[in-house]
Amino acid sequence: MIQCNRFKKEVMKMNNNPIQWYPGHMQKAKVQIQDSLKMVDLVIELKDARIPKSSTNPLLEGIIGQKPRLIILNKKDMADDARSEEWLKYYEKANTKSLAIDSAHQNIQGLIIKEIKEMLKAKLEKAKARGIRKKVLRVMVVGIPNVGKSTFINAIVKKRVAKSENRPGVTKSLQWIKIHEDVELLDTPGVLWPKFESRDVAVKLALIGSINDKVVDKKELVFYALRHLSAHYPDKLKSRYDVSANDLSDEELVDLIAKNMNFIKKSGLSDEEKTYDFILADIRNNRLSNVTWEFLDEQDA
Ligand SMILES: Nc1nc2c(ncn2[C@@H]2O[C@H](COP(=O)(O)OP(=O)(O)OP(=O)(O)O)[C@@H](O)[C@H]2O)c(=O)[nH]1
Ligand SMILES: [Mg+2]
Repeated sequence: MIQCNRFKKEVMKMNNNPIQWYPGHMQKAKVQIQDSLKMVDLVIELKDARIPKSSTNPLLEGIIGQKPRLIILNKKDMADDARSEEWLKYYEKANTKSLAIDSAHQNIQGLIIKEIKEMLKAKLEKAKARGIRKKVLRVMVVGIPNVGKSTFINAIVKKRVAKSENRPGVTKSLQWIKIHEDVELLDTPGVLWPKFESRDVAVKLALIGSINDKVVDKKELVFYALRHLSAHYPDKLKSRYDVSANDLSDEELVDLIAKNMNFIKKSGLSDEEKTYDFILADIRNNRLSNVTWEFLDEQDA
């Protein structure tokens, strides 16, 4: 059991670039994941469909190594379907099995059990040939905080066996859960990595709520989001806030949104803080609906 007070031991050095931080419990979780990997047949890696690349933990890459892997683009209901398709094609090209899923609403039980058995068919046959009739398949579920690992597991067993909430750091210890007569899943705490390779990665993680708002400034997050929305989803800006970003500076755009939403201080000035919070809540609660924050780079496609 990992004893920790969430984010209490957080080390944050807010230099410009790159960002360094690392809550103590994540180091412990990483070591526990590493230890458990020996007894695991398959790793299911959950990524957030809205930021597939930035929600990929490079630390886990090294730990998982050559183990068979299934990639799940989770929260597909919050992402842009066309973009999710592009990402799936990208993983397919790299010979990694991947699926886009909505663990919160979709019935995924049959699909996932079938996929696990198919991916481990050779292993099952080998065990059978050696006279082992009932080989239990062990599958580890890994991913960054708040990506939906516990929700995914609950959806497979159709019961609330793993605690899940909309904030990072809910699962604190490793927990084996039987999902089928001969398949067990290991729920793990979300793990990030100590040094983000760029500010862009940290901003995207903060936008979807995987790291808390202390790590990246709210204003920076909102400016980034508004720029992305005006470049790729101008209709959503128009329908939610009744603004078009044409020729406006970031500050002017926030000011206009504040006025349109009637976030005005007693002094008559726009309430920027309230506007930032409102926009961030919209993003995290999917009120803009189906926005992908990270597109496949042209060189990767
Ligand atoms: N819309 C939507 N919400 C999801 C989906 N999967 C999970 N969620 C929500 O995301 C939040 C986080 O889910 P958890 O299952 O606790 O995430 P976790 O990866 O186990 O988080 P930690 O244990 O903190 O690492 C919860 O509010 C879930 O309801 C999904 O596919 N779609
Ligand atoms: Mg969890």
